[in-house]
Amino acid sequence: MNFSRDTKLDELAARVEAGARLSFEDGVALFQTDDLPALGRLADSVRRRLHGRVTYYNVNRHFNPTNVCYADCKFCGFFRTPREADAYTHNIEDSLALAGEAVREGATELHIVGGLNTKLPFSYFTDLLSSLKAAYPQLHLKAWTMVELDHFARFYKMSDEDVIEKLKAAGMDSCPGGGAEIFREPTRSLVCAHKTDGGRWLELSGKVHAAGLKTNATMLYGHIESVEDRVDHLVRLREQQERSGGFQCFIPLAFYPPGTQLSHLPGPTGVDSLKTMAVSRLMLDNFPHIKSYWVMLGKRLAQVALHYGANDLDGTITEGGELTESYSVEAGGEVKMSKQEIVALIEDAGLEAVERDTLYNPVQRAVATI
Ligand code: V47
Repeated sequence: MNFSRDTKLDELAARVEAGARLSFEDGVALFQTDDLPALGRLADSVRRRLHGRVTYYNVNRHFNPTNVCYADCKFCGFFRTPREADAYTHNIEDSLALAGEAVREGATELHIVGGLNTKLPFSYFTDLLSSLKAAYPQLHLKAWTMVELDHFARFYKMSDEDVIEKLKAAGMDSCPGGGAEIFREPTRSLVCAHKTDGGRWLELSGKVHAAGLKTNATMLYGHIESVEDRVDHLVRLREQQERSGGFQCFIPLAFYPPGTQLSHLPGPTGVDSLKTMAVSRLMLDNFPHIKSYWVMLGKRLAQVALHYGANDLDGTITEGGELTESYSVEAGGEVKMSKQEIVALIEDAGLEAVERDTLYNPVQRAVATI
């Protein structure tokens, strides 16, 4: 088939159509094509085979109980040291108030991540979850990344299994995909030397899956990493998914430099972001969902990415979140997107908007809440 003006892409397209798995070298070749529309069409063909025109969105809220963190990641503009004037840790009362507001606005999910804060006892985290669950049993608590679980196990001297079971018993329903960054060394150590390494991030995902919970996975791109680093990351995620099977969704996160120790870097271009979305869809053949995260991509590019392999536009409520203030400019000067606006973006792309819960079940609402 003469699929594109890139013969290598034609060859890969034939393999994708036949259902073959792409190799590391294939992934690098996909990134090297300059035929962006053909790459997009190929990723879109896989997305349509899996989901047709259905495009998911959810109504959620991000909540960061503390911004105190010792990890000192070069790409992060969020963390504070304990002595800084704007360092904070929310108490349970404030956390319940925020969750209550989210529930009244129709949120089905609270996305909870924070810093690695050594001033808190482990009971702070379990009490937070159990109080939220008692007050709002209908709210799905997507809480703590593999980096936080690793910190809990090491700092509080508990086994991984014990950490996961205690958090699960307290109300943790699933885990978000943050902290994956770029697995491959030496890049990982150059941008986040004090953080859980790639192998351990993957190992903990497997343990959470073994405990019966779903998780997500991310990749931070557009900083100092190479194309080979990105493809290695995708291959390692795909291998972990073969082993443990609990990843629901992959989210490529476009690096936003302002306010970080890498603020001299330009961040990814629009073309690079669309290529990354498409290659992710093509390489991660065992991941059901690929998310276009508008907070990082901006609303317009996030909408276009729905034709480059993404089948999920996240999310409607992000105010109060970790990255929303610093990303608001990139995201079009806004930190919130209404349900009407997100549905309109999806429909304008010629796709069908379906509200989902965290586990990708369609949400039926008797009365529109937002
Ligand atoms: O782990 C940090 C990234 C992640 C920057 O699971 C940055 O559904 C861009 O993981 N520029 C946290 N990105 C966010 C995250 C996430 C977001 C949405 C949905 C889900 C999900 C997960 O944000 C961090 C890091 O990779 N990040 N700093 C930055 N300057």
